[in-house]
Amino acid sequence: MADFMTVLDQSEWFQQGRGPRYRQLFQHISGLVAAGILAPDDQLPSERDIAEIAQVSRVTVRKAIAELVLEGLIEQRQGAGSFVRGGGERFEQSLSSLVSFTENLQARGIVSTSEVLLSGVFRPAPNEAVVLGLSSHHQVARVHRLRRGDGVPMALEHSSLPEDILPRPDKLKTSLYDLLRTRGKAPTRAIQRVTAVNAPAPIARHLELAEGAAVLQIERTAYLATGRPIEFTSGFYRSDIYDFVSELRLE
Ligand code: 16G
Repeated sequence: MADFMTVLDQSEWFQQGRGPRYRQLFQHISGLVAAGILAPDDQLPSERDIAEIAQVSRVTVRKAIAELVLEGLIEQRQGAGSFVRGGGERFEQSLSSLVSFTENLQARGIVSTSEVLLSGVFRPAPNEAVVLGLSSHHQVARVHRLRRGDGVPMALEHSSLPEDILPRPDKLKTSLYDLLRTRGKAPTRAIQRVTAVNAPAPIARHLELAEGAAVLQIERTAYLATGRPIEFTSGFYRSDIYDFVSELRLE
């Protein structure tokens, strides 16, 4: 554990004319994490203690900590204080093979669970109708799920499928792709779009992140071998856990 009296002493991090104090304190603590001087799961002193050691106001400390939380370097645990984040491994997911969330975690010996937040059959929204090739007399099955790995929230996925592909979305308890496989309707190809976004409050809450934290939004459209689109999933993945990796080959 770092000697906070030394590493947070103002002489270690503050230089006149190099920007606001909270920013310099934030940069200094980020550097301590990057250098491993502060290790995953290390607890930071209380806001009051940091203010005293670093000889700054509590407002300055609060602002620096808020930035560290936003950057995903520090997490605030209810009633316990602030801790260095990243004790868990980063999670690599291939962008070039079509695997399900469950399979991906299983391959790493991680237990996956799904919390269904919404499921039902609806009239398609315009974007669902376009992507899935549905007309207004068709219905769409929707499932919103919070996906956890070993109990840690990792992704929030909103999936839409034509009703004939998933007539009973309420029956989906574990793996969507396993269920589709048993019906002979599993996708064989998919196209994904990856975008970096700042998590809006409701998504951040589910993923246990600060509002505005960086997350990856991935939209997947998956197809049957016949070329029919049968899944449109928009998912938010924690960027502090996930690395999406693609293999590139010379044509
Ligand atoms: C992955 C897919 C998602 C699919 C889900 C099925 C990405 C970015 N997304 O999370 O589109 O619906 O797997 O997983 O990889 P399941 O079979 O475990 O429900």
